[in-house]
Amino acid sequence: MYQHVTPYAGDPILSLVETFKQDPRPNKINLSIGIYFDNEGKMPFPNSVFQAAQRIENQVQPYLPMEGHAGFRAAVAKLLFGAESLVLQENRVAAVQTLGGSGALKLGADFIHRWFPQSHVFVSDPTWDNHRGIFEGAGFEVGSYPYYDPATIGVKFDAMCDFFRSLPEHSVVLLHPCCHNPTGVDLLPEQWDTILNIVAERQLIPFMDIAYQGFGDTFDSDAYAIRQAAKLNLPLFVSCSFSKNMSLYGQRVGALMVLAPNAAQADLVLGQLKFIVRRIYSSPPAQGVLAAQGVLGDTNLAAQWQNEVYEMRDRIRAMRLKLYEVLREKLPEKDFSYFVKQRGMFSYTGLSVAQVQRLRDEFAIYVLDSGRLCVAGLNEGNVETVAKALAQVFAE
Ligand code: PLP
Ligand code: TYF
Repeated sequence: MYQHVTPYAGDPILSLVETFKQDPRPNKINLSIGIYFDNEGKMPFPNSVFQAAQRIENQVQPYLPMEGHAGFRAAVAKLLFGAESLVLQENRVAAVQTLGGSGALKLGADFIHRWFPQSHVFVSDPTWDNHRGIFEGAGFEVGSYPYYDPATIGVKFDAMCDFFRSLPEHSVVLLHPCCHNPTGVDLLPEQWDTILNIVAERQLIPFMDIAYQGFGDTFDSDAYAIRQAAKLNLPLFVSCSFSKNMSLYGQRVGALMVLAPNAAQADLVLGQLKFIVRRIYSSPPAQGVLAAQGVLGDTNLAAQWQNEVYEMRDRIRAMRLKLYEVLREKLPEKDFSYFVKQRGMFSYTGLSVAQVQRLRDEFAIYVLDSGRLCVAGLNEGNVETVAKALAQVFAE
C-alpha cells in the first residue's frame, strides 16, 4: 500500500536533539535547539506567565473563534505595532491567533500563495531552515538574498540592497526584525530605513518573522522594523511567536498580522485568513493563549513579564561575555568580539563542520552543523567548560 511513500530524512535540528538524548556521556551539553534554559539548566516559566496559567487551570475551554482570542489578538497587535500605533487606530491590521510562529508563517504563506500566485519568496542566506520548508510547502519557489558575510561577521548590506532592487514587484522578502536566527547578526535602524525604502519603491511584500521580541534590546526597539514598515504603509505581514519569550513552546501560541491600506481591505484579508484556518484546523487551542492573554491583558503582569524577559536577555549577554573573555585569554591572536556583538539566543561561531564534529565527539558539546550555538543553553556551571573546549577546537 505505502511502498511508494518516500522516507523522511528528518529535521536537522530536531534529529540532533534526539542524538543528544541518546548520548550516554553524563557531562554532555546541548547547545543545539533554540530553547531558553536558566542558570540551573532548567526551562523556566516566567513567574508572570506561571501566575496567569494557574488562574485558568481545570476550566473547560469552549472552542475559540477561527481567528482566535479577541483580547489576545488586540494585545499582540499593540505589542508589535506600539500602543499608540496609527494603523491600529485605523483598524488596518488583520490579526489572527496562530499555532506558534510556525503556524503564523504557514497561514501567511497560504494566503499569499492564494492571492499572489505569481510571487516568489526570498529568505536570508542563511535563515532558519523551516522558513524555506514552510514556504515551499505552501507551493512557493524559494530563493535567497545575500545577508550574512563570514568575512566581516556582519551583513553584506550593499549586496542585500542591490538584490532587493533587482526583484520583481510583489516578491515576498522574509525578514528577521531582531535576533536573526541563526546568525545573531541584525540590521541597524538606519539600515532598516534603507531596506524598507527599497521594499516600498520596488513594491515588494515584506514578511517579518519575530520569534525573539525582548531578547535583542527592548520590546519596542526590537519591533523597530515592524513599526517603520507600518509608517511607510507597506503591505506588511508579521508572524510572531511566544514560544521563547513566554516559555510557551508546547502550547503553540503565536499570531499573524497583515497590514492593509484601509479597514475594509483588512476585513477582506481577515475573512480569507479565517477561511484558511477553517479548512485546516478550524480553531486554535485555548489553554496557552489564555495564559498569554492573562499576562498581556494585565498591566502589572505585563510589566513584570517584560522585566523577566530582560533578565533572560541579560543572562544570555553575561554568557556571551564570559565566552568572549575566556577565548580572548586563551587565543589572544584571534578576534572573538563577535560573540558579544551578536544578539538573541544564537551565536554563529564560524566553526567548520569538522570542528563541530570534534566538539561533539571529543567534548560532548552539541551545536548545529552550521556552527550555530545556542548561548541560552550556557550557565555558570558549564560556560567555562564550553569556552575552553571552543578554544581547543579553534586553536587548530
Ligand atoms: N521563526 C523563527 C525565526 C524561529 O527561530 C522559530 C523557532 O525557533 C520560529 C519561527 C517558530 O516558532 P514556534 O516555535 O512558535 O513555532
Ligand atoms: O532551534 C530552532 O531553531 C528551532 C526550534 O516545533 C523549534 O527549530 C523546534 C520545534 C518546533 C519549532 C521550533
